[in-house]
Amino acid sequence: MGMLQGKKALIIGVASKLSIAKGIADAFYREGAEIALTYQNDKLKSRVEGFASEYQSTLTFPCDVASDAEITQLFADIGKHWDGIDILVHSVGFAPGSELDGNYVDVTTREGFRVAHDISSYSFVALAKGARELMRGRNGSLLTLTYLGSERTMTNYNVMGLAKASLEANTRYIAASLGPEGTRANAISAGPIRTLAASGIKSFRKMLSESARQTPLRRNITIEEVGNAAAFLCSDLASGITGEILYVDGGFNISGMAPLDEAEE
Ligand code: NAD
Ligand code: 0WE
Repeated sequence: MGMLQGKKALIIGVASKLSIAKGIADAFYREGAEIALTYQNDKLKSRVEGFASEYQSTLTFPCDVASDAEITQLFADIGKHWDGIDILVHSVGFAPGSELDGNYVDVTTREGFRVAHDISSYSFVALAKGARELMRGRNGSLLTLTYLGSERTMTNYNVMGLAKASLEANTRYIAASLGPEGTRANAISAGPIRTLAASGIKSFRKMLSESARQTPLRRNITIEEVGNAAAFLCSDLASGITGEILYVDGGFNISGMAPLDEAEE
């Protein structure tokens, strides 16, 4: 039996077959979960419907997380199909492109800061609020995706680093808030992966190869590996884990001084 057999999972953030949320949905489906997906806008609707059909699902809903009305409508619509939700995955992050290219103090603006924190952090508690009654008393699980740029400076990650720091604190506060009703909240801190969100980033290829070189496993991680960790965290096997950040990064975050070059190995 799959480790998510019979669980109902709402996954937010599938935009392409490369999306981390796609790796998570694949793993959840393999482990026996029922899947519902959302799409940010009409441009993504038919693609996301196609992904849902891979999971034998017709449950797809629009949701731009910048909109309270769309979040409210989402849970009203889900309530018409499901008696509850066991798992909610938040795999959404955004800052205006101009914030992610250049010296932090030079490029950071009030509006860019606001948007980054609204879309990348506030939306997690907004969704937790919206899903609360559907998740209550089911030993449900909330999951979000973060990045080490929350704790260490990473060139060009800039205001997204602050938004991820906020998202991680958000995870802990949601865990404390919803723990008494049986709902857990955790985050996965993933290593860099080439996705749509990453394709807009200058020199991302160089970053990927340098990151692999400095990682204990000497390679980058995959969306399948994030999916497997997500399946664990959202399963009853992780019933004692909440408010936690789990690193799925090949060990990059524990590394001090990496080898200077391959000759030193
Ligand atoms: P992606 O582009 O495939 O996914 C980002 C998703 O965010 C898309 O589905 C997009 O539609 C959604 N989104 C953006 N603004 C939205 C809005 N206003 N309303 C609703 N949805 C919105 O890229 P990804 O790399 O899979 O990103 C998923 C998450 O993983 C993000 O939180 C990202 O920060 C995090 N992450 C990514 C990496 C990486 O290297 N790719 C590493 C660690 C963490
Ligand atoms: O969280 C992310 C990416 C988030 C992201 C990406 C974009 C590109 C397009 C947020 N907003 C936008 N806005 C756009 O207009 N990652 C963890 C991937 C990522 O992004 C980086 C990284 C890594 C890793 C940016 C700079 C340096 C490293």
